[in-house]
Amino acid sequence: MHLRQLFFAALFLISLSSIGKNTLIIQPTPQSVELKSGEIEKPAAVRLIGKTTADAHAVNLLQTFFTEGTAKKDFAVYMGERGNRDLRRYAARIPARAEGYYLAIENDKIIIAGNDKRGTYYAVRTLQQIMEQSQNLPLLEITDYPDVAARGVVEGFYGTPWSFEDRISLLNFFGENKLNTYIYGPKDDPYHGFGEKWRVPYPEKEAQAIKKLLQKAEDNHVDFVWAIHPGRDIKWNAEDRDFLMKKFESMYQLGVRAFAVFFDDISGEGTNPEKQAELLNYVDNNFVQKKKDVLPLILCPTEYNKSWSNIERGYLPTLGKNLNPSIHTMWTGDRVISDITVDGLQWINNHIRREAYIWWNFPVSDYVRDHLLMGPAYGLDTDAGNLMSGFMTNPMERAEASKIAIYSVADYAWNTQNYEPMHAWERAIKNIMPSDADALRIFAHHNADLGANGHGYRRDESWEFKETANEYLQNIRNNQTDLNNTLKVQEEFANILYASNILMQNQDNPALVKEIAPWLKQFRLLGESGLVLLSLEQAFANKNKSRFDALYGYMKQLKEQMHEISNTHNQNPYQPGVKTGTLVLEPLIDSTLLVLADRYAETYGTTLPRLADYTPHLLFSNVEQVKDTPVRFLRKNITINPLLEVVKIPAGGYIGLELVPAQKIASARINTGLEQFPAWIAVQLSTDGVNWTPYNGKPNNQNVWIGGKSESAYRFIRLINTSENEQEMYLRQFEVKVE
Ligand code: LOG
Repeated sequence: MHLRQLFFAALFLISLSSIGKNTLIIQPTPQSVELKSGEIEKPAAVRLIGKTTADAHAVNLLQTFFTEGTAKKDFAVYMGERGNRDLRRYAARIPARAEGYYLAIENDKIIIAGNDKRGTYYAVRTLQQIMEQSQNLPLLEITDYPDVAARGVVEGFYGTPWSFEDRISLLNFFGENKLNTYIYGPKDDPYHGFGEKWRVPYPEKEAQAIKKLLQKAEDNHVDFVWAIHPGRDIKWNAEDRDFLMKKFESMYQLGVRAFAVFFDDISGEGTNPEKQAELLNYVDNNFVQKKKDVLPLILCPTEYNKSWSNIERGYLPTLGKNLNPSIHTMWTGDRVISDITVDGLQWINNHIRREAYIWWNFPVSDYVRDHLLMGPAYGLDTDAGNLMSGFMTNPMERAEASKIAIYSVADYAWNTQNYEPMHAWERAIKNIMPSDADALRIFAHHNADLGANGHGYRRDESWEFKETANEYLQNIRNNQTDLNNTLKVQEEFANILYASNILMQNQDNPALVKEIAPWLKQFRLLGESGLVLLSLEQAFANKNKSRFDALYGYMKQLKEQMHEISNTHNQNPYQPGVKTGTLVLEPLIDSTLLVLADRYAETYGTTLPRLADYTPHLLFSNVEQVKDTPVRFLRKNITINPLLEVVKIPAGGYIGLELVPAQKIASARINTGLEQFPAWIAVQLSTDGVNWTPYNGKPNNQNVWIGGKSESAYRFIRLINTSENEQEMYLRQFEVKVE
């Protein structure tokens, strides 16, 4: 039976590979490709007709893969934009769409005709891809254009901003994938200004780096949008307005020609929609319109998703009514992290009276920093193309690992109707790591979900292995064995070892390998644990106690090593650690271990040390916005996962922990991210969750509230809004140390 399966599998592979030879992969998927019969040899030298008037970047790019000649016999390449003399004969075939192009490979010539300069450049990008894939050039005609006008990336996450090298690598990647926009707005760049330094120009060194990025962006036909974030402390007066104008002028002097103003994740005075619109209109009238070579402004509003908007209060309608029509308005969807749907877009477009400019919060991982999100980019409505003015992905702070999603988004925004998430994912992996794509695929397949998180956003993971894993666990629970199933499990864990070892040595993309190195180590240990697990099961079935004991000790060591990696790598203050395979692989191992340990105890009368991770403590809150927030437990510290955005806490609203079981508290730390620890907060303890006593403590000079040792054991600790109004705070830290 096995042989038979192998035989069919082999047949299937053969047929796949022969299809593969004839299938051209053009990224992003073009609107129309007409393959003709026949092909031509790659020309040894080409005559570039139209070279002096065609887009210079397109010409430069073409010269990287074609040798230029001047002899009559040299192959003719006609290139240029609509309206160029040499292309007059093809004018009718050029799509009348921004950034569109017509590309034809004929027996005796190639025609590269853009609707505009960027169109010509994109035609050359397509031709470059065809050159790289084919021995000979297929005769063909391509008519192509993007569905969404602005396509790209917003560097908009919290955490370490991308390095200069990351950004250079990405800008090249944007060009290759026909992405035309890069919005610069990392929360943790103080000069971008989330609460700091937005009024101050960049120091010389940073300014020079930005200049180089601008050049790189231009070479790749990418609009570099520089964003400012003034809302945390802006005063609505002429002085602050002029600070902002001056900052923009300094960026203009560096070469920036596109600007954005962000007002997300703020509270207080800065959130006023009239004032925001007034400021944006002022900048539009007195800066953008005056300069003449600056692109339309982009605004990120404070109510940037449906779940946070309150139409009666009038925030969004005010922006819709007051903002100059040319100003784009960003939008993350129905929630902070959200699918993008036709209904959702119609709703917001109606309120802001323009097409939303999407800020898609995937694969950003700043609220689940211990995970990598390398799965397919799905949840994007294929009918939404004409309802948005832009589509930006907000990625992970790990730039290379984000390329799988960026590649996919490039495909979606270009040709929304034909977007297939799985197909894009497969192609992205091959593009990013051509020589070890199979290994990267195994890794990405098991590193896609986010784990429990406050936004409640989850992704499928290990989808090709899930059923096998479930069967395995069922069999274990029912005390049955199925050799075929066990072999499949074994093969998957062997694949995991293979993939991690191969990836650790990969040379295609050293930057990616470096970024994911801690996860690769963790992944390898997980694979090893899986194989040990199967041997443990065997030892138990064979009643070989001494072997079981030895293997259980080995498993314990592996668990300790994984714990060690999680406590030494990626030690950010939010979600420190390194997690991998958390949706299917890790639970499979841990659940099986539990079953085996129980059975062992029954059979041999000895209890084994518990190896699975488990947090007994619970979140204790009546505030809707925080109720899904995970609780972490490390040694003696119990922490509520910090939240990045503003928490609105109603009168009587509380946020805290239930300690299971009740225990003595050694100390506690609460950071509200506010300049003063507010008087409306009381911190309280309880044994039953009903009767509360004050917990003694006070803010230190950084306004972190510090609580001391408790006299007796408590089960509940909370902060509560004792005022009569809704209040706003950040939940930067809520940490309890137990004795
Ligand atoms: C922030 C963003 C952050 C993301 C995910 C927007 C408009 N702003 O909740 O900087 O990366 O969510 O945590 C955000 O999405 N706030």
